[in-house]
This record gives sequence, C-alpha cells and structure tokens, in this order.
Amino acid sequence: MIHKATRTGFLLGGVCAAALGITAANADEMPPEQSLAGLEYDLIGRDDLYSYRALESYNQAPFLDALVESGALPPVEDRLPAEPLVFKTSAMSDGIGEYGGVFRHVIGGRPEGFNWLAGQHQGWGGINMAVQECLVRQGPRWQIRAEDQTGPLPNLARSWEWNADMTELTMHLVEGVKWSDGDPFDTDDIAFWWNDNVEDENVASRIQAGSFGGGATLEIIDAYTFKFTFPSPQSETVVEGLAYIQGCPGPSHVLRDSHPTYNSDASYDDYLNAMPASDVPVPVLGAWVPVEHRPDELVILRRNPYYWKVDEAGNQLPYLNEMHFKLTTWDDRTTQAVAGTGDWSNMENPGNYVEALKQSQDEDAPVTANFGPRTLAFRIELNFAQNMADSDYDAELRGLFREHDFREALSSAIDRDALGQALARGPFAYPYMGGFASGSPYYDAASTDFTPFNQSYASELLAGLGLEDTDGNGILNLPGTGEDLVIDMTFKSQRNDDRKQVDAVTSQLAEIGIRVLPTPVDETSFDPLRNSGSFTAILQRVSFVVPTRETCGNLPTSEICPAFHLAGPDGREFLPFEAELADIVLRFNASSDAAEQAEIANRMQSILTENLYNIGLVQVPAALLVNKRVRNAHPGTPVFMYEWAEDAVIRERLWVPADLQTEELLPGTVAEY
Ligand code: BQZ
Repeated sequence: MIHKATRTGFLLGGVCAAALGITAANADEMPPEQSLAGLEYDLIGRDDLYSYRALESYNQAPFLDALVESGALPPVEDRLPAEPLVFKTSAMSDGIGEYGGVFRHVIGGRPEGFNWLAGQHQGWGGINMAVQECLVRQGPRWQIRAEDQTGPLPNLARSWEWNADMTELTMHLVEGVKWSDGDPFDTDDIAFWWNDNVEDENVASRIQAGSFGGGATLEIIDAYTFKFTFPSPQSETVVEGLAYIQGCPGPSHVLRDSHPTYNSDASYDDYLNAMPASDVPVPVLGAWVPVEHRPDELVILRRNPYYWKVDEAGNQLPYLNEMHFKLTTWDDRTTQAVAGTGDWSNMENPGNYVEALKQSQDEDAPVTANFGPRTLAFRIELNFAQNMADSDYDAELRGLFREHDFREALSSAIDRDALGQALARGPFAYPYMGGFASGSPYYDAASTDFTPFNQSYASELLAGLGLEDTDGNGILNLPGTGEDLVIDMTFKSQRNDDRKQVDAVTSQLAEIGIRVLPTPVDETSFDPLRNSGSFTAILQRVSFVVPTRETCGNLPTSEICPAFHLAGPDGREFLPFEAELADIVLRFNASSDAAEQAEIANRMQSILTENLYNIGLVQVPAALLVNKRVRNAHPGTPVFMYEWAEDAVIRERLWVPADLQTEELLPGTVAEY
C-alpha cells in the first residue's frame, strides 16, 4: 500500500546505472530499487470523501439561472437526485470552490466514438473519464488508509450487499440520477449494458460476462436495484471490476434503436457506430458534456446541468464550466503544462523528465511536479495463437513464441539498463519482468523472476531450439521454412517512448540474430487491431497494478482475452501455465482476506515472470503536473495507482478562483439535444 513518503529532492541527470545496483552481476534477483516518490500526505478513511444525502437547498452555476427562468431547464433541485453524492469539505485540500472557468487538457489521442459500451474509446487522457461514470470508483483509493482498503468506492451504485455465502451481490443505484439530456438513469440502462453488450458476443465490451466472478448472471429487481448471481463465492474484490472502463453504463434510450436485438435492420457495425465521434452532443452521466468536436484540433465539453454530485454547501458540481481537450500529442501535453498553456499532464514520457523537472522547479513555474511510485511499465506481447496464424511462416514463429526457451532467450538478450538510459538518463527506469509493476500494492520482489542480461546465454538457448544462421546473413533461419527470423513489432506511432524502445530492442535482438521489423500503428486504430489478434508482437506500455483492472488485456479470462492469445474458431491450446493463471484470477477475486490475496498475487507474479508470459522491459515513475491556479488537486495524487490521475484527482471538485479563471470558449452554453 502507499503510505507516507518522505520528501526527497529530485535527482537530476547523470546518476550512473552501477550506482543504482542495476548490473547483471546481481544474479537472479531483482536489483535494489531507488524511489523517486516525493510528497508526504495524510491517508484518510473510506467514508471521509463523500456520502449520499439530501441537503436543505441547492445552488447552481449562476449562468444556469437564465435557462431555468426561460423554462429550458428544470430547477436545480428537480435535476438532482433526492439524495445526491455529497463531497465532504474536510477532505478537500482547498475547500469549497467558486463556479466558473475552464480546465485545459491536452491529449495525444483522438476520439474513436462515443459508444463506450461497445468498447470504443473517446481519445483517452481524461476525456473517456469525463463522459463515463461507473458503478463504482477506484481512482481516489490512493488516499485511503490500508485498513479501509476493503474494496472499491461507491459511485452510481451507492451501496451493495452480499448474501451469506457470497454468491449474490445486490446493488442499489442512486435514485433519480438523470442523463445530461434529462432522461432518467435507472436499471433499464443496467439491463441494456449487461444483456446487450457484456453478454452479447458480437460486442467487444471491455468487461467479459464469463469472467466477472467466474460467470455472473444479472437480475433486475426494480428501477434502482439489481442483483448478480455467481456460480461460486466471491468477495468485494470482484466489484472492482465495475469501475472505470468496465462498469460504466451508456444511454440505452439512445443506443437501443441501433442494436440488432431491438432493430432487425441494424447490423453490429451500425451499433458500434451509433454514437460517432463527429456527432455531439451525446447524453452522458459525467460532469461535462462534449458539445463541439473539431477533428484533430479540439473537443469542447460544457458543464452537465444534470450532474448528480454536490458539495456540502449544496453547490451542484462541477465547479468548472468548461473542459477542453486539445488534440495534439502526448509529449505536447507535458510541454504545454510546463509552459502554462495547458493545465494538466501525467508526465509519463521519460524523455521529457529532466527538462520538465528543471523548469518546474522555478518559483514562477506554472506547475509543480512530484513523482509517484513506478507504475508505468513497458512490455512486449508475443502472439501465442498459433492456430490463428495466416501463413506457415507465422505459424512457425508463433510456435517458437510458445517455447519457454525462446521467450527466455529474448528476455536475456535485452539490456534493460541500456533501454532505461535510452528513455531518460538518470535514475528513472527500473527493470520490468512482467506482471505487477513495482509500484503496485501487490508487487513482491521475491516473487519476481529476474532475467539477467546475458546474450551468450540467449544464443545458447536459441541454438538449443535448432535455430541457426544457415545462409550466413547474420540472421537466424527458421528450421521449418528456412526463412529469416523476423518479428514484426507493432507499436503506437505517436508514442515516442514506445518507439525509442522498439529501436533499442531492434538493435539488441539483432546482436543475437533476430531481426525486428518496427511496425508503427496510429493510436486510434490500435485497439481494434490488437483486439482482432492480427499482429505478431506488440510493444506497449501497460499499467498492471491491480488484477481487476483491464483484466482482459493481461490474463486469460475468456475466449477473447488476452488479445495476444485469442481462442480462434478451432479453440485454444493453453500454454502449460495458463490454466493455473486463469484459475488464480478467480481465486484472487473470490478472496476476502488481505493476507491470502497477497499470497495469491505473489503466486500470480511468479507464474507470470517465471514463464515470461510477456517480455518485460522497463518501468518508470511519473509525475503529475497541475497548473498552480487549480484548487483541490490534492497534493500527492499519483499519475496511476488504482486508476489514472484524471479519476484519482476527482475533477468534479476542482476549481479556480474567479480572478485566475481563463476565458471560456463557449460561455453560457449547455448541450442541446
Ligand atoms: C492517461 C490515460 C487516461 C490506455 C491511455 C492510452 C491508450 C491505452 C491508456 C495516460 C492515456 C495517457 O493512456 O497516456 O497518461 O491520461 O490516457 O485514460 O495510452 O492507448 O490503451 O489503456 O489509458
């Protein structure tokens, strides 16, 4: 768990690797890790953040008064639930806020579409999370003390209870929440989310019915109550799966008509594209509504007048009227935050660290920067679906990927220290072996199998597999087809750190006779490509910190998970350890005992790292940059812990003093449907 950390100065520049103990001489143990985590902060109790209750009266952002007067909007008390979510003042670092102003995000992604139920993303970087609200919430858990870490925080589901043998979970929605177009949010939306998305095999939902608690079924009890029944006893942990990106209902009143189950003229393709990126506004439950999208330029969101959260003075949230997402690059996000033209960056590009840190230490700098633990990790995913290969060559290659010795050879041939230094000089990177990142509450160094850098050992392993350079061109030849051993390495083209690592890995593997062919792919089309399994290998960043998040991306929990080992029409032959891995996820979710969970997590870590399920590269910390005029951005908010910082910082509570507010692009506007 994260606890108090002491303030340390930033270590800038040339700390050499040997000083950090990162040498191959450390045999099979993880080298000592140096922490860069900076800030001290107080942990709070689980119930200290918010509760649900009726207040005597409510206020709204002043510009909405005219809309209520003209009859365009109902009065604020009629737009709010009877018992809204009430944020407690005592947990706000700067207290109750002032209305107005803009929050300026900069992102590298582009909205794919607004049908998040069908798996579409909205461009990441906090825009997904501005529109989606989920049954439960994970982000703010970084602030909760260890003994209160009993499960996720409530959100749309204000409470839930289990039957005695933990096979039935009954959840209660906040009553009277409305979509941003005024339509009621209730269990119609829950039924549609589950029955027509999660359980519909034709829809690439981000949560899998078959793996949620080992295969849950849903029953609707009334407009605000529903029940999951599980085939075997579960624990609170399973509920974590209903947080961001996995348990976030969509507007069934809009989507239903495009779904083949309700419309015989509609195809699943029509359904996927039912809320295209170009078509705004869309109804959301989030604090801001997208009202304008200028492709490749800007997405503008305006306050949701139906938002269902308030502060203790009865002020309807959010405080900020407008939120922008400038569509540029991820590197630009940091550049603009440091320059003060953007308000936020999850500084996660190690290439920027030294320069950005230097600049942000200036007293007049618009941002401060504090590092958290290492939770961002880079890895190579090898495609194990041999029976889905579309050529003999690919089948042979995937056959090799399925050999432990081959994966060990790749891992041994990678000089992680050099990789880290290629990303950023200094003490930022630490070797990553796959599995939990070192900043995870479940990470255990002793359970992590470390592969030392040893290229001659790698070559021995490859020779043992019958791989030889038969034509003397410096590249090994595949025994079956006789062709050169070339691995296509797919990566996100706009991600400079991914590219740098692809380049470094390419030259390192060339030294043992393996040719890597870098294959850049646009980030917007990356997800569909990956999910279809049509790649040889992928190099990308992951945030494997809690096993309940993006489980499908990491572990064999269903036929379409993980994407690097899909079960095709002919089924799937598990690697020898995958069955245990599948089982262990279920055991983890079913356990209510922290010590037992830690033990299970350690076993998971051993399986993942001993078997090199993925080839880990390096892991890095990140620093959150928030413009100093923004209030309530709690000191110590990590870039990623239980969830990304955009969720962890609780943006609906952020505010800017009136005299420091920047100009709104669309003053006075609310979404019109
Ligand atoms: C943070 C995050 C918020 C996705 C995405 C993006 C996708 C992945 C990942 C990160 C971006 C930012 O990450 O890099 O700092 O703002 O959005 O959602 O990389 O390509 O698929 O998992 O979250």
